[in-house]
Amino acid sequence: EKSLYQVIKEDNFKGFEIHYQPIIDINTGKITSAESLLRWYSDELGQIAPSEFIPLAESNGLIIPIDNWVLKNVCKRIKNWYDAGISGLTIAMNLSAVEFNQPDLISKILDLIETNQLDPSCIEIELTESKIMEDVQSAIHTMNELRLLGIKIAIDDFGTGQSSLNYLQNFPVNTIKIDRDFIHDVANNYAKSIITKSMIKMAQELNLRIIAEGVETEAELLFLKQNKCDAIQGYLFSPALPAVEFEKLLFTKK
Ligand code: G
Ligand code: G
Ligand code: MN
Ligand code: NA
Repeated sequence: EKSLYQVIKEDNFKGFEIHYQPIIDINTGKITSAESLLRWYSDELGQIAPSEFIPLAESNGLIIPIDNWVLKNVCKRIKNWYDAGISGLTIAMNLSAVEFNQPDLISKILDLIETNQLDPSCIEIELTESKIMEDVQSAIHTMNELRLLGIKIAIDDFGTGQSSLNYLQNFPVNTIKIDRDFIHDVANNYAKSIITKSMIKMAQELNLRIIAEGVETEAELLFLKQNKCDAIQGYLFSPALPAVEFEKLLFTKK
């Protein structure tokens, strides 16, 4: 069977596809943005979850070509959407800390923006705090450079790491994404409801956009509406979809 290495280096990412999960404005019910999520379908092994191959790729360095491939293809897709009259959407990408720390990250992104003539504010980079925290000074530096270009930064899985609050104090972020563990059953769980409310309040006072991840039920949605969360993402609305399916949803729900 083909290794991940062969698929990337020899087969030009055969079986890799980028899906898009809509993010919905809680007040208007409309799609305002989407998160790109990588999918890999191997001929021999079938569907392989990113949670299986991303950690492996992070430890053997293959994450760099993978994240570069995602960056390139998402930017191309945004350009195609512009050409089709779809604009004003922000597309979020997950970048591994390994990729985030590459010295040529900024020049690569700048190049993609220029090649595809993109509005940089359409791009959001999602980072999880754990690995970024290993070199705080350099992370802040890179974030500032991205912000200067107009690119947005989101903290993913917020609340699960060891230094979430520290992040907010020191890092120039635009968005925080409440981890789905807090959202699951939030309306019925006292501790989760208090913590989630506090995160929303904090985001509001710091002028940050706050997104709830993993929204699966109407009760969760209602709770988030009542507590003035900005946006939601989750199976209640839609899973991540192939680009063509995502476009169809845009035309019905935008
Ligand atoms: O969609 P799913 O739940 O299977 O994604 C699992 C995890 O894989 C996500 O939380 C995300 O952190 C990671 N992931 C998905 N797509 C990408 C990607 O393009 N690059 C990186 N580095 N991680 C990704
Ligand atoms: O990047 P991050 O770690 O936040 O990845 C988001 C992951 O959550 C993706 O793998 C996506 O498929 C998954 N996901 C998205 N919506 C839901 C949901 O409503 N419930 C659950 N359990 N997972 C979700
Ligand atoms: Mn994410
Ligand atoms: Na998350």
